[in-house]
Amino acid sequence: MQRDDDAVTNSHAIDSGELGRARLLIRDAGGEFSDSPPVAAQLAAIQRRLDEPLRVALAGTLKSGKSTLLNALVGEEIAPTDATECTKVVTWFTASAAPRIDVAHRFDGHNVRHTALPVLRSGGRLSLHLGGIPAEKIERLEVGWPSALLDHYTLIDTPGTSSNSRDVSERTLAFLTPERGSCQADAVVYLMRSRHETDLELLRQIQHHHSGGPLGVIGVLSRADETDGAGGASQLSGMDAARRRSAQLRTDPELGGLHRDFVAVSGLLAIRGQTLTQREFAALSVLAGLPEGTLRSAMLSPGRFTNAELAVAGQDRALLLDRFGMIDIKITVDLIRSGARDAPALADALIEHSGLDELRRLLDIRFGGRHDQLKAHSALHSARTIIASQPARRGERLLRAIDRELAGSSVIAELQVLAGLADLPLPEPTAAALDQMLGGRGTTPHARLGLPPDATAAQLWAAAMHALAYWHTQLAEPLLDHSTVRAYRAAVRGCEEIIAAQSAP
Ligand SMILES: Nc1nc2c(ncn2[C@@H]2O[C@H](COP(=O)(O)OP(=O)(O)OP(=O)(O)O)[C@@H](O)[C@H]2O)c(=O)[nH]1
Ligand SMILES: [Mg+2]
Repeated sequence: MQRDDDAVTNSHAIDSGELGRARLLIRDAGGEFSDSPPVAAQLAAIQRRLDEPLRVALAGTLKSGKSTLLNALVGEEIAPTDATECTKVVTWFTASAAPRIDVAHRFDGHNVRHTALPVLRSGGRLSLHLGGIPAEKIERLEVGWPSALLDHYTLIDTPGTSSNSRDVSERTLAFLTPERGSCQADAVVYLMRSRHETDLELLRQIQHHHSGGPLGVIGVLSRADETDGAGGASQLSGMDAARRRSAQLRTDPELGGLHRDFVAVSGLLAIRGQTLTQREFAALSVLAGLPEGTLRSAMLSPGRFTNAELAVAGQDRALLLDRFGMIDIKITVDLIRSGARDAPALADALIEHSGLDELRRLLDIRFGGRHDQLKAHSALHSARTIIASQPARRGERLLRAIDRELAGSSVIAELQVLAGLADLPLPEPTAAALDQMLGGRGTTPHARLGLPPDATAAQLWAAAMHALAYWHTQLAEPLLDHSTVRAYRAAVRGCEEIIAAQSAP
């Protein structure tokens, strides 16, 4: 994952974008503080972080479904979802050629020791233990796993926040919003089960963290399969209700100033779709074939389901209860009855119904498409915090240069405008065009200009010129408020950047 020094040095020559400029600034800072080994070491760590995959933290209140969603994203059950000690520590999931578990723990006041723990599996799940090390001594638990997703994103599972377990909550807050220093994640996926004030408060805290919170934040209305479908005829209507709620959150006026990308997801449906076995499918098919009255009466409670007279073996019922739970058994039965005739078809239907694809798409657009800018932003903020904590005047020149770079970053303006788009008094189709131009539907020039991927350079150039003229006209409107002017300027800048990158036909 981390490149060696040579690779880093070589990449300076070819990388002239945000990442390259951040790298040069931080290298410059390393030189300035070479006589102060602790500061130089911290800057070197930031430099290395620039070459790692994007760090995405999953955060949210206790039992909001973070670990299950992490498993769904990776497609394997590697994050613990039972209430063990492991759910109390921040756990990093990184790419590795072979599975490995490493725990970094303090063995006296300060010194940190790394211990490799055995990789054990049980029932297809990775069983994670802390090797007898108390959770409060653990600096970091790291699971290395071969996974295509982890090649692009390092996923960080954080313990759930709750007013009942303050020490565990504090561990998560210290990670996301440290009192001194910057957030160690480049982007955050925030899970909440409903629109709760505690969640909104934590979201605000993360976003407005004093030393610059992560720029990328996606909200997930989690465990969406559990949403009450308000009398819908089928169990499937719960997910639809959750989707409607996430759409309402996107335009909720009380969320002003917060990132407003919300998507409804059921991590449990998604992971069940990806790990569905033939045996599970066979048992579920028998249930789907039962008369509606028989099934409804058996599904009144887990006890009834276990003891009812059904043509499904007791062991299989226990398996279904453990893996799916009552709600998802009902959803799965509905999906089979709606046409999922074999295990692969049911697996696809579960994943589609779970909302996982929508979340993946949003991750790619918001985070993947802005990888370099998000990395540069968090690295510069971290470097800024370190330099600013040094004796006065020492790093003034560097701080000015970093501030200039941060102020000039178009990605900050873009993401801030996108986050507040719903608050702007814009008519359609202007609001939709602005969303598209600022990368809300994809960050490639083609996506921003609404062109098909095979559009020629000449078409791209012509569309960018046309868009530039359009946004200039909008900007010339009298009596625009400050936020709208900022949004239109960001669009103009987006067009100019595309035009500058193209040569005229
Ligand atoms: N029905 C349903 N249950 C879910 C879903 N996601 C998680 N759960 C269940 O909720 C419980 C908690 O899930 P976790 O994934 O461990 O939640 P968490 O947020 O990581 O929990 P903590 O780390 O302890 O805060 C488990 O029993 C899961 O099976 C979901 O999408 N649907
Ligand atoms: Mg968890």
